[in-house]
Amino acid sequence: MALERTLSIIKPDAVAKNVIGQIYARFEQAGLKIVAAKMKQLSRQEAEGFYAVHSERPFFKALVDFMISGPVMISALEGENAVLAHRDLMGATNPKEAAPGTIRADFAESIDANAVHGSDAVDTAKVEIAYFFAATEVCPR
Ligand code: RTP
Ligand code: MG
Repeated sequence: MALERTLSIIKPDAVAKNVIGQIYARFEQAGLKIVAAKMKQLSRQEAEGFYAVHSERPFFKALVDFMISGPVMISALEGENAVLAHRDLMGATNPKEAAPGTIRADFAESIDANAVHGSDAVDTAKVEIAYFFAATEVCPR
């Protein structure tokens, strides 16, 4: 087992639904600890930079438009195998395909408005945490 950190974003649809606490409770029940957190209205430039890996994809503009449609809650989570543990809690990208009991099955409306983001690997998690948090804003290990 490996103690990892991962980046979580509670997206504008879930913030608007007022379910930040319910989603945080799922992280806590799964043994993930919040080691950094901030609520933020992303600028277009910030959202484009964050999802730069998708910049050539047909859904890129819709994704960025959605991510700046309201505030997001950004957190770094720590726990055993945190990257995969968090992805398991999130469920499939398309909520119609997400397993029952996952965050996306319970709170997401569509593949665009899908409630949460999670890093997809330990390496990308490091980059994504540093994208939003200065070293002094993250709890020391
Ligand atoms: P995320 O990065 O937000 O955690 O989502 P993910 O890993 O499950 O999915 P990813 O492939 O990284 O895609 C990022 C976001 O782009 C939107 N998307 N739309 N219309 C489409 O085919 C499509 N594919 C992806 C989703 O909102 C997804 O969360
Ligand atoms: Mg992704």
